Amino acid sequence: MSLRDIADGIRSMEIRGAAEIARRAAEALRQEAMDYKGDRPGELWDVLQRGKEELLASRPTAVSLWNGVQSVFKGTSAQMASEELRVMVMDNADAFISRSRQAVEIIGKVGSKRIRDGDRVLTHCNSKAALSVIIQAFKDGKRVEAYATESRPWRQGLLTVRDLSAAGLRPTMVVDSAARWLMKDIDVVVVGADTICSNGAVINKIGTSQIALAAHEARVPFLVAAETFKFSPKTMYGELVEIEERDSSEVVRKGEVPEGTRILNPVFDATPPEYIDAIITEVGVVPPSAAYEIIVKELGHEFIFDRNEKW
Ligand code: RUB
Repeated sequence: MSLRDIADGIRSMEIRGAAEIARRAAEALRQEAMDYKGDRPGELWDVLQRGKEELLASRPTAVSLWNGVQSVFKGTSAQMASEELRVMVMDNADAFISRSRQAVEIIGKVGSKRIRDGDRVLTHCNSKAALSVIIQAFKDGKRVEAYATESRPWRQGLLTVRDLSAAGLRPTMVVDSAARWLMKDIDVVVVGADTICSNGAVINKIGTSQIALAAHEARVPFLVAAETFKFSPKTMYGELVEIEERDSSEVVRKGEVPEGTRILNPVFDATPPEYIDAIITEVGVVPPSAAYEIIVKELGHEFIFDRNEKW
């Protein structure tokens, strides 16, 4: 697949899920570097920068995409000879892809310990990190009852029940609006993340914050499974996370509602840190208040401000 095809695939959600879009973006840049045949100084750099901009413009919310692309460019510069740049970009992309796959496995192993035998576990949307926790607990021999929300409008819940069934579980699916009703029968909630802000707030599929609220009310632990590259250095710089809004045609078909009706289709929401009991990462289980430390230690964004600069 060309870089353009991958960017289009991310935009149309043929390629979806925060970790997967990051890996595919890294793969696209790797391919671009590999296919480059010229040797004009600066040319490959320009090609890759254009590719990077195109990929970053494909979906705005998941910081994994930004972190993934940044890690592909780690240690590179516009002045590098094209061969050196080519090799470095390819190596960085490979390292990111394999580290990110490994992270999902580790998250499963670590998170599984938070699931007890007989637990009824609710998840939302289709998060490979959250599923890794639930499936690993099942593989560890625990009797796990898995519940999935439908996750309108894209119905990622269908993918989730397929993933769970393929792993040998017998999942139950509910419509999104049943989450609070269901909470009385749930022992723990595990969801994924698209972005985790420096204050520990989690941005994930629309509806996540409602589920967190219902879990909080019912005193059901609410866990987030997320690789460290879901944490956002950009929020440390004060940037707000852009919540993607998609076309209304994903919610209603033409002619279904009266002319002039406004249909909103926000696809992510923010769950405040107060509603999150723990975040399960590949470097351990941390409270949401550790987000700043993760960004500094794992993503290397320590000296973000020039302390001598006047503000
Ligand atoms: C997917 C979604 C997932 C996170 C985490 O939204 O919100 O919970 O991306 O997924 P969409 P993962 O379907 O709109 O991309 O753990 O697989 O990275």
